[in-house]
Order: sequence, then C-alpha cells, then structure tokens
Amino acid sequence: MSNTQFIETNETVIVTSGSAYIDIDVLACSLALSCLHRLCGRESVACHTGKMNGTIPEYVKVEVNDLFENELPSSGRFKYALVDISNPEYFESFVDHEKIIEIYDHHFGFEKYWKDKLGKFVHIKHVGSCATLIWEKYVKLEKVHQLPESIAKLLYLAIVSNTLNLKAFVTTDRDIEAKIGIEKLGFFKSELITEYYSHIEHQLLNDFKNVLLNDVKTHDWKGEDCFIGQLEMLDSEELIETYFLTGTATKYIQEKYATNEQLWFVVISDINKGYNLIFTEDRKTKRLIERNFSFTFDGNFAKSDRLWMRKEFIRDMS
Ligand SMILES: [Mn+2]
Repeated sequence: MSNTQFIETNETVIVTSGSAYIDIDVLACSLALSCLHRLCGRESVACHTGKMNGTIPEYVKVEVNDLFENELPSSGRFKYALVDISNPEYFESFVDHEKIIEIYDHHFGFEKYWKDKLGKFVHIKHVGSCATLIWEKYVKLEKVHQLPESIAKLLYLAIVSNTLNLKAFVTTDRDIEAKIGIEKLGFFKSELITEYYSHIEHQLLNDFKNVLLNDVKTHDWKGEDCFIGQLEMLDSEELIETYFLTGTATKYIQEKYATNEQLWFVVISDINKGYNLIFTEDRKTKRLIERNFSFTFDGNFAKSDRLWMRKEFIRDMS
C-alpha cells in the first residue's frame, strides 16, 4: 500500500543518528523506525558506529546487539532517515546529506533549515522524547499492533528517560499520551521503570568513569568550548558522596578535557527530589552559570529550581 507519509523509494532506508554515542532514545527511535519502514514494505536497517551509553541497561545492550549494523552495508543504494538529531555537524559521517529523506528530532536550532529542505518529511517538535514522534507515526499508519514487544519497551523507556519520568519541564501532553498508548498494548507493568533505573544506577556506580565520559556534549559558550556531562537517576545521594564530594568526577573530567581554565559542568538530575545539582569546580563556569541561569553555587554545587534537562541548559546558554 502506498501512502504519502513517506517519500517513495526503492532504495534501502538507513536509519541513523549522531556519531558520538547511542542513547536509549536513539536506540528506540532507530529500531522502531527501521521496523516501521519494513512493515510498510521498504527495505530498511538501523546503523550506528557509536557506543551504547549509560542510559541503556547492560541486558538491553546484549538483547539489541544483532538488531542494528555497526557500519554502512558494503553494497546497495541508500536513502537516510535521521532520528534524535538535526544538527548536521554531528551526523554519522557515512550519511550522504543529499539523500536524507526524513528527520525526526526534538532538539532546538535546525528547524527552519530542514523545513526548507524536506518540507513535510521533517518532524522536529519540542516534545520530551523523540520516541514520542516515532510512536505517533505508528499510530498514524495504524501499525501499533505490529510493533514488536521488545521495541515497544524501548520506546517506553526512552520516553521515561527523556522526560525524567514525565517530571521534566520539557514533557508535553504528546509524551504523556504516547506513554499511555504504549502501556495500553499490555506488554508490561509499571515496575519496568524502577527496574530500568535500578539497572542504570547500578551501572553508573560500577562504571562511573565511562558512563560519565561517554555522555558529554560540547557547546560553545561565549566563544569557548564548554563540556557538559549529564547523569540522571531516581536518587543521586550515593553517587554524589562516592564520586563528586571525593573529587573523583573532577579528576576524570580534567584528565580528559581540561586545558587550563576549561569551561565544564555536570548536570545531575535527581528525579525523586525533582531538581538538579549542577556541579563544577571551574570558577569561570560558576560565574557564567550564576549570571545566565540565576542559580547560586554553594561550594561546587548549585541547586536548580526544578528538573532541567541538559538540552534546556544548552538552549539557554547565551
Ligand atoms: Mn532524545
């Protein structure tokens, strides 16, 4: 059946994202969208070269390992679909920008650029999770009952993770509706969420250095690179005592990034408490944050007024 929801193509649709790392949103969106293309009769495969980061539990990493390619297939003719990203600078390097047929994203900054290029095939909406947009596509095409259980679970966890369990300011009605819609498929219970976070926190405490350093974004702040880490959990107390108050986190960041006077901070989200702790030991970064966001540092920590996502910090850094 042909439809006007997708650009028609006989070529294989490669679903991909940024090259830096794969987080739970990228993973869910890319597996779900490639599956949707196949359900609609097109050849499609998810393809990522980056490592799966700390937002994906170990047992999921094992489960999904064979469900996507680690490099572009060696032969074939391809079109590209991008998920959870719209800044062309960070796309996987194998993406031919002239052969992009659709983009799904919820980050800020490139809405007009892509609208002008792709028109109705660009879906950049400021919802909490990109997974919400992919779920909505399943609903629109009436394919929700063909969505495999394992992928439904990933979409669900991506929505939870990207909206800090619907507590983040970026959460929209569309995210809430998507979450309820997936629950209605009846595959799983709400314990999935506490299970997910207990895996994530366990991983974080056991492999702190890698989890921290594998999820750092770079953003220009007043002409300088600023490195921004993010850690999200139900309860941050143990982590803060073990790794932040001891100076361990600072040591890891400085080993990897610091030249003198480097701008850097880490956004620690405590979902149960409903706020973030913003951590840095760099004096200039503290001053910039205090001026820009009106949070006040007490030692190396500033407490936010509500739960902020890193992408909101990035949006508002000026
Ligand atoms: Mn996302």
